Amino acid sequence: MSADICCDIPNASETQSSQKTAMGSKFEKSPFRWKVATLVLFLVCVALAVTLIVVLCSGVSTGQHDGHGQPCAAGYIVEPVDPTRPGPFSDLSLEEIDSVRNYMLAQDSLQLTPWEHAEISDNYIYAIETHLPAKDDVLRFLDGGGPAPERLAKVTVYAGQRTPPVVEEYIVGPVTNPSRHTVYTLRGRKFPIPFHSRVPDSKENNLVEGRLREVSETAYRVLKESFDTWYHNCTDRCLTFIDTAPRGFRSGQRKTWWYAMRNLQGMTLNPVGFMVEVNTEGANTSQWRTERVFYNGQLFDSVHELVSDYNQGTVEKVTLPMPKDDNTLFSSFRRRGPPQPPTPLRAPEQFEPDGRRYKVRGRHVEYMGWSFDWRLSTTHGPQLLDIKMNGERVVYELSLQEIGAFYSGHDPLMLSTFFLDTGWNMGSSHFELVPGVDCPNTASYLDVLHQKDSARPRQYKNAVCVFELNTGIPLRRHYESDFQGGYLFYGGMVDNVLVVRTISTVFNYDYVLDFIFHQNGVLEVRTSLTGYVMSTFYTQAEAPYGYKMWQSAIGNAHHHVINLKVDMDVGGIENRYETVDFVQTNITNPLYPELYHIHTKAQRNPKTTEREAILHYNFDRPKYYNFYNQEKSNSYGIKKGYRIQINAPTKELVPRGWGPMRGAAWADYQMAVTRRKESEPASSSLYNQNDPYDPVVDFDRFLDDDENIVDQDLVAWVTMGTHHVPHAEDAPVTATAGNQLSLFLRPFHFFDEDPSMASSNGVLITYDKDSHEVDVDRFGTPYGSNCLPREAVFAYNGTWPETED
Ligand SMILES: *[C@@H]1O[C@H](CO)[C@@H](O)[C@H](O)[C@H]1NC(C)=O
Ligand SMILES: *[C@@H]1O[C@H](CO)[C@@H](O)[C@H](O)[C@H]1NC(C)=O
Ligand SMILES: *[C@@H]1O[C@H](CO)[C@@H](O)[C@H](O)[C@H]1NC(C)=O
Ligand SMILES: *[C@@H]1O[C@H](CO)[C@@H](O)[C@H](O)[C@H]1NC(C)=O
Ligand SMILES: [Cu+2]
Repeated sequence: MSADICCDIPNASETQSSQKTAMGSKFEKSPFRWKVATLVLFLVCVALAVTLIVVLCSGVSTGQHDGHGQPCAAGYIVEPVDPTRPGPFSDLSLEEIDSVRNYMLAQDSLQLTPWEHAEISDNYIYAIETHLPAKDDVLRFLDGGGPAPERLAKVTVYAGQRTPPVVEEYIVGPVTNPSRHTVYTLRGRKFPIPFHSRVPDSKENNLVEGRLREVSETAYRVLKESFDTWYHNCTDRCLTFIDTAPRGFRSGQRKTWWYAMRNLQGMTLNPVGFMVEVNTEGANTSQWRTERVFYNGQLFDSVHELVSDYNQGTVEKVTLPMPKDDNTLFSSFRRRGPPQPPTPLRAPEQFEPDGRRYKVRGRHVEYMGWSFDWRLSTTHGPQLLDIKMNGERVVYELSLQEIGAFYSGHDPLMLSTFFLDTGWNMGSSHFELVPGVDCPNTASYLDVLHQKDSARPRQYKNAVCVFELNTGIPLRRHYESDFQGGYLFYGGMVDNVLVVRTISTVFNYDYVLDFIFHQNGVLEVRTSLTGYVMSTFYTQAEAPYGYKMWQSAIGNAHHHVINLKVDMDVGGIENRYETVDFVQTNITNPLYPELYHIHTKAQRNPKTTEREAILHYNFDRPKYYNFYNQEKSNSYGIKKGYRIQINAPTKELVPRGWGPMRGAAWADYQMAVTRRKESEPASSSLYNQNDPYDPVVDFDRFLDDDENIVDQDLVAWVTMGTHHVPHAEDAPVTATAGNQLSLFLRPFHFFDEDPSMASSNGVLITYDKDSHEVDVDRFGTPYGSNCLPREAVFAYNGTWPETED
């Protein structure tokens, strides 16, 4: 079978790795050469057949399926998660979640009500997720042949029945058959967790919806006359309400501003300027109530006050007719304008002539010397663990911590918009990816489960994709001119990368989160921003904060900030951190002692304590940020290092002492370096959003002890960001182009040379100018392909249903 396939290839001579052709006479080959070529081909065929059999037997099918009309090979098989053989970082399986839930519900002392029967004033389980084992235990297992660490779960309980009501967190284990639970506390982390700081769940939001319906009924005439839309019984004339946070201006408050928008495609671009404050403090929901109301720039103590003032004619009215037809286009995804291309044509696509070249086994991925595990934390989102290059660990954990968006403005909405997206389900809002748009058609898709705010775990199909990408740019290349109209050689290699992608849709906004593995040991983390901007109703008072756009909205200035944890383990866990500073020096010119000469030195500055290591970016002092191992050197005697390069450093203009900034203390630093501690697992928490004034996790506490960081296990906390003043072209949504924030981990004397030199995808062309022979060496890799791309079957469901019992 394999021989057929291979001997079918009419121009298979090109599959020889190193073919010589006379320059300019590629097609004038002599009959003798053809005979030789045929013989060589035959031998190649036999070799390929043998290889194919060997390869097939080892579970890989990277055969040379290169014949006309044959589908391209599939390559490595994606092995699904085997729930009976979890790794140390694996997320909980359906069975494990069930056994943890059942165990917790059976504990009489906890007095838990099953979620489906629970009310706010009961104690019930909000979320269940993996609790990662201690790093020591994991490393003993991975590196020392120790036992597999016990798998644990973290269970979050909304305990509305306790006095006072609180949020409780428990560590439960072992997850297959739990026998114990302990209260989760960490030194330095606020305890107990105040009830007012919890993330609102569907139970709370359903009750609030009822209150908003009452408001709409009471203010029906105002809403109808002003906006021609309302909230209750609205059918085709609907307003919708969205909440914002923080929920108050002081610790302890839980007063949320809900703002009305037209229920059109792109609602956040269609605000009407009507807002309602809803107080949901405490667990006694009969005390929850609407408080103030904001209408056309005017504040009222209650909806009744608005209505009676309106009826008496003392309110400044606004009239905004319901937008129709073309007036609703701007915020929609419907095509408009002259079509491009004039005739609909398909765009270029990639295909894989030899199939998948990366291995996926459950949550473990391997690609061209790289290997790592990944998980999707229900709280924080994507995490990569145990990242190794050529068998050497470089990073123990690389994970998203928090995404902030800090808005400015004058109305209640904009005064209360200091978003910390962990508090908006950032971790669990990774929905099904659309093939061909969200990820290339060649991508492999992976499912995840989250148990949060529901009776049963929800399944998120195709929430993560993994793909190899030909980025279309050389990773490296050089043309060596002979300066006489010819050249000596050309060397090059295209930048093929492996991408792990997931997209977090936090209500209106979408964050494309990419981890990109380059073959030269560079690991890139890229966040691309897209989705709808938040806008607010335009009034004169909002003018200083942005531009008036669209119907009657203003896009207010805001700051996007993203925090990542990078647990560096460069050649071992004990690392040092230094900056390599570019320092101006003024020397006497050794060639002309009467002249002075100004240039730059590379000055190494080891950092010894956490506070000394804080990075406040200074344009006058360019630096490298290098993590290295004092005990390990490369062949040139230089300490093996990896450096962090932040391509999107950002300045937080809100001073750290002010209001909600304590809940986002990390945003004040472009980078901080701390000693790794099990008690400092994350720079933020589920609870920081709803009480940033006295947050459950205060990142500054990580730095306050100012510990020694020499030869310690080090964590870099990196902040990237961008300031955004929305513009007309942010409609319908912000585009990713120009809104990509990148962080790079780059080898710095970690290897002896560029590790991509091992790649058989390099090309070396040499030219003999006497014989005019061109030698193209592809190091054994066939050139080109005429197999058929594997059929792209488009499938999209888009739902994230609860799993069956
Ligand atoms: C809403 O519509 C339902 C069904 O038509 C009706 O029973 C109810 O009275 C209406 N409520 C209001 C407030 O108009
Ligand atoms: C809840 O609040 C209502 C209204 O203030 C009060 O009548 C009731 O006793 C409270 N319930 C509990 C359990 O405290
Ligand atoms: C460099 O050093 C020379 C000699 O000390 C001095 O005259 C000169 O001003 C210096 N230049 C700068 C730019 O520092
Ligand atoms: C989407 O998936 C769910 C769960 O598997 C299934 O019940 C539903 O029928 C699917 N919907 C469509 C439109 O295929
Ligand atoms: Cu923005």
